[in-house]
Amino acid sequence: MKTQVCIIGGGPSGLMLSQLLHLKGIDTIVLERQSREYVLGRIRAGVLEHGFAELMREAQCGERMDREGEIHHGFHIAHGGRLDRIDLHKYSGGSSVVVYGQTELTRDLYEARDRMNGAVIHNAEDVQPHDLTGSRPHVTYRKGDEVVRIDCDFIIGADGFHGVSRKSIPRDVLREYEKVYPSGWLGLLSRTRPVWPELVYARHERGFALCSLRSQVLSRYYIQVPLSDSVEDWSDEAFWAELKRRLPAEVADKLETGPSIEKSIAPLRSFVAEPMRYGNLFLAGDAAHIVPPTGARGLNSAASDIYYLYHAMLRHYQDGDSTGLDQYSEKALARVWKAQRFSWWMTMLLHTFPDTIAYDRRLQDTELAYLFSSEAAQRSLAENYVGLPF
Ligand code: RFL
Ligand code: PHB
Repeated sequence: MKTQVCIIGGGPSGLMLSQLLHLKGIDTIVLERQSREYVLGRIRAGVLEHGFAELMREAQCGERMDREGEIHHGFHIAHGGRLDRIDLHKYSGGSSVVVYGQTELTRDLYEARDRMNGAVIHNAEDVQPHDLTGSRPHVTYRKGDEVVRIDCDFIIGADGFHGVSRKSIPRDVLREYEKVYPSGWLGLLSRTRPVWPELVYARHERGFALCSLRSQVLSRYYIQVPLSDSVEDWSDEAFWAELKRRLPAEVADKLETGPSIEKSIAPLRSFVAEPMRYGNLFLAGDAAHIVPPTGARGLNSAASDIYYLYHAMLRHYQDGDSTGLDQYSEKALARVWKAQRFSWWMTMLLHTFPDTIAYDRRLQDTELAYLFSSEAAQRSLAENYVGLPF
């Protein structure tokens, strides 16, 4: 087989790039290891920054998001029995975020690819990129007993943190920066009314908690748990009781509980791989960097990678100008590191870890007191949360 751009990974990053390039007449093939049902069964992001929503519209996939997604102009931080609000709209120059689940936007991207007869190959096993620095870049994969080869101009590694793409860059070229936090988030999805109209991030000495939502009938809650815990350790009843303990009374009293539809634990990790380009291989999204979910930056960092890559590919194919491709890694990493900084800051502000000492707690108290006494500090938080410009 032959294509211009072979994309490894059919998550939001890979599908979005495929769709954008297709609309400009550039041919792609997407190789996804899992089935579509599996990909759509993963419950992940819920908050999209303005720039991501714009990209969905440019990809002609924004219609349902604009109809069903909720625009949020602010969110809350619960701390020390108080519930303070960050006014995103006021402090970000009129911007906002869209509450729309990753599951739904992935479904929209798959539907768009189907509508345009896009090639998305599921259950592709043993995917392997080859000849990254040579003149014949290609990707092989196995389907049953058959090994298939795809020749291409470029290979995009959009295969998430555990993918094969990053691992195919030689060890002496790749630099990895990592910080692992000694906790995870246990998430629960339930068909209940959201407890609060906007998101509530809660700092509590028993651990962090987050009240989020997918719609007015679907809620998503998280509690910080030790890394040693597993989902089986937490009955729904135990989850609701612990969540309530970590919320201020005015919120806890309104909490509607119900059976879980999904429960899963996500570890908290910060990670960046540099460079994001090696020969004809370009990394994008979680394949190159991940953040703890506290600042809702993960998917949104992927969006800027895709934006830069899309425009660089257009210049290459339309004008024969490869400057954008040559600058991709440096440009993408500059924004990636800002999202890393913000996610780290919000994580350290709101979590109590086993190694958090009394001094750290007093600094957290002070940081929160400063935040809500300073318009400049709230502006800084707001501009990062709605997303720095691409
Ligand atoms: P994905 O979604 O991991 O997709 C990669 C795809 O590649 C496939 N794959 C392979 N395919 C072929 N061959 C191989 N060898 C392969 N290896 C892997 C995988 O099956 C998969 O389908 O990466 P992508 O597309 O870069 O998207 C990144 C986002 O998924 C991620 O950043 C966000 O979910 C992070 N995140 C959040 N981000 C936000 O911006 N806002 C949020 O509110 C938010 N909340 C979250 C989150 C992540 C969470 N978890 C579970 C880590 C909440 C949570 C709990
Ligand atoms: C979510 O709804 O899943 C969500 C929202 C905000 C975050 C992280 C996750 O910061």
